[in-house]
Amino acid sequence: MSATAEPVAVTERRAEVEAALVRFLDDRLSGVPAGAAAPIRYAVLSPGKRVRPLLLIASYRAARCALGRPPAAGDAVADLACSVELVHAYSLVHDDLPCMDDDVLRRGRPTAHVQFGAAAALLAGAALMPLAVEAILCAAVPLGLTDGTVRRLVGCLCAASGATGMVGGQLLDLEAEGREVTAEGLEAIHSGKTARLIAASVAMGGIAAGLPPGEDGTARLERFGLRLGLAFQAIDDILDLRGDTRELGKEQGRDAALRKATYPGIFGLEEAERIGRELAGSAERELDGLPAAEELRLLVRYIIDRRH
Ligand code: GRG
Repeated sequence: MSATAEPVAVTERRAEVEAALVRFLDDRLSGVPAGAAAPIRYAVLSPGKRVRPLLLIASYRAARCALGRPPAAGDAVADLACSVELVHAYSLVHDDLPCMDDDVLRRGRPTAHVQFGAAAALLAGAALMPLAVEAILCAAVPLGLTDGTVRRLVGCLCAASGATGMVGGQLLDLEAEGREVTAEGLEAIHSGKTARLIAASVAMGGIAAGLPPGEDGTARLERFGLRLGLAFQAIDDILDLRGDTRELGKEQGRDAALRKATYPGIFGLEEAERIGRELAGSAERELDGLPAAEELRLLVRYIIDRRH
């Protein structure tokens, strides 16, 4: 893997996401007591890469172009994209808790439970899931979405986040600690824990743009997102093994310490790198023939080349 500077387009688009997150939290948390609002703001506004909302926005723009329609004016799609980042922020807060991975450093800062205590962190995480649904509802009118489209968006996000997705993957991940895991078992863990939410982010961009379900609509985007999500996790596993704590913003070597099932753990470092590249390549092939997919392709490269 070669490290390259972050593309300006990614930096600029991330600034739009940051502004949307601040706007959304200012709006929804006004009147919420400071003790409840502070850990929520801390968890969401700490410096993350914002990969999932960036994918949603890029997918929306590509799908609008494919449909021959201009993207919605203003920041409406960035407002929708907050929904996937809010779910992601919840998953990080809960993943770090003492009863899960018991981590103390996240995004270069003390984890939410270290900063605010386990009870406050648990509650902040729980508050983020309904806030994610509210982000979809708030964006519906500015994006001109029908009730049916809103139902598809909520359904897609919930299926990817709950027992059939992220929570289910997390359970498999915890059960696999210290055990022998097959390649199929690893794929099931990483699909649920990581790839499903990434795929949902891409699919939601397509849904909001007006693509129908199925092969003539969002199916190709979902396949792209699932493969990219697995590639994302392969790189995450590799960085945990050979990155450094300061650059990662989280403690290096935690997967090994917790005896987690990982790509390098099962296949070795070199083969894990090859698998990551292969997954990213097969994800990109799903974009062939889709006009205006440059932003999605740029994000694939960003994900593969990242250092944290
Ligand atoms: C409470 C039962 C229950 C479950 C909660 C904790 C949980 C569900 C799921 C964990 C999912 C998880 C944390 C997966 C790891 C995914 C991953 C690679 C996270 C790191 O994502 P980045 O690199 O982080 O995008 P930043 O900080 O950039 O946002």
